[in-house]
Amino acid sequence: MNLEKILSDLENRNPGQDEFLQAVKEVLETIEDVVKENPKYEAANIIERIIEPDRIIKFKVQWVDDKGKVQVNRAFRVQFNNAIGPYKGGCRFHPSVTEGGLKFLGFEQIFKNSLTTLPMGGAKGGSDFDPKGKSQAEIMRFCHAFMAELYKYIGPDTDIPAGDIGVGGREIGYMYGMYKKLVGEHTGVFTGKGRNWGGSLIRPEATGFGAVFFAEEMLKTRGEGIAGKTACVSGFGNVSWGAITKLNQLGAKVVTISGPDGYVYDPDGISGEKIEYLLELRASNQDIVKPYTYEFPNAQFFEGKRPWEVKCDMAFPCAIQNELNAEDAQNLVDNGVLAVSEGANMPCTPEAMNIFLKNKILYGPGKAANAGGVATSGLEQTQNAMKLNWQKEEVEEKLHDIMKNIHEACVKYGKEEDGFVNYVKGSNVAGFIKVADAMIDQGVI
Ligand code: NDP
Ligand code: 2IT
Repeated sequence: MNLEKILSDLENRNPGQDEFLQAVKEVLETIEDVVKENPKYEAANIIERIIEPDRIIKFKVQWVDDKGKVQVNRAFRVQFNNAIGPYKGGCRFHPSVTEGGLKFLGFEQIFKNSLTTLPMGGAKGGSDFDPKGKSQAEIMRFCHAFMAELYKYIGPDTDIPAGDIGVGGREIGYMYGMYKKLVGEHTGVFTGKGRNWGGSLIRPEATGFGAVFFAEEMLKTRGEGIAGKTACVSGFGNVSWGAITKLNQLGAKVVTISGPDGYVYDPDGISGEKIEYLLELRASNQDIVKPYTYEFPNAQFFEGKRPWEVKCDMAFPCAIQNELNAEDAQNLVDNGVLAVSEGANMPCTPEAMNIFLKNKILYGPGKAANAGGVATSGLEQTQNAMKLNWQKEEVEEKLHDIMKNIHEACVKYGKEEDGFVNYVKGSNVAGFIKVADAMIDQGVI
């Protein structure tokens, strides 16, 4: 395949969609050898087909704020690829949401979902609506208006949305409620539903738990474990909370959390009542990081900085794309980091990623390390289809096994001659082969 030409054509066809181009470039560079060795992929023109979404639904959301003013937002659903199962992926509500950003996330989701071993295609959706500072009633009206349009394009066997940045249990409840009313069915069209009405008992914490399980598997390859290690985590959203909870359970000490305005360093560790306090702040829809230092004065807030300057054994970027750059990566390496496990999607820039690989750091890219969230969504769908509820322990055991299997697949396809495992290559190749083969089996459709 002519990688240079494919990438320059992609750039011309998708001007200004830098994150999408970044995600595609990373995947194509690592699967180049597999495509060369298997002429069937070129014969079926798989590469050009896999980088073009099946369709993008783009719509207007109108809603009335608490002052009676009519607000307008843009919303999208990118249905990228359904070769191995119905479209599946989260919805993001954040002012930075654009069509290109959701294309990057939808593209990543294809390979991530493939890695889970469950039958799920790739999709992503969302809106430039900013939930910050909005009242509960405003969030409800927005979610209802969003679903009043999207419901036409989704269904339990067609496309199953879930949460992402700015979309948690509350938003899913409102969206699901409107879907149910319009369609007249109580089917499992969303995952991340309330625990008392069809949701998996550990879906909220699953992504963070999975990222820690993945780190544990990586560390095992070097005879190391989680207990006694220090971790830097970024963000304090759904994924960070899950990661921090599991890290504490396994005996690690978490010393940072962050927000868009800076990070908190707590040398005593973030655990127990501190986590509860953070959850209370979060539920109030306000900035949470700085107020933490008022309550726990041993902690310090570093305005405008990122947590990666703090010495740690493990780093868990769990906030947003491109939140860890080359300088941050070099800081982590210089400070002796052993493992980096991405809870967020594409949080490391390509330059940061190359620094980790060059220094042979255990580096778990998001599409492998954070796949536990969507995997547990898959388990939630299974429970809904069977009309059964599984216990917490049972779901966590299944999630743990899935993360181990994903790690094994990465080792299978990513182990280099000197024994170093390139998890970027491993995850991309493993994810790609399954989807590409399914596309060939199904013909040109
Ligand atoms: P949440 O909305 O729950 O949390 C996002 C967190 O990131 C918040 O603490 C937010 O702070 C913080 N944040 C936002 N922008 C920045 C920034 N520029 N710098 C530092 N912190 C920032 O989202 P999730 O936890 O669900 O998602 C986090 C990441 O994980 C995303 O990349 C998402 O795509 C990925 N992911 C999520 C999954 C899920 O199941 N939810 C599954 C797999 C991946 P504040 O609230 O103060 O703005
Ligand atoms: O990025 C992701 O994997 C998610 N936001 C979760 C998707 C899902 O369908 O559970």
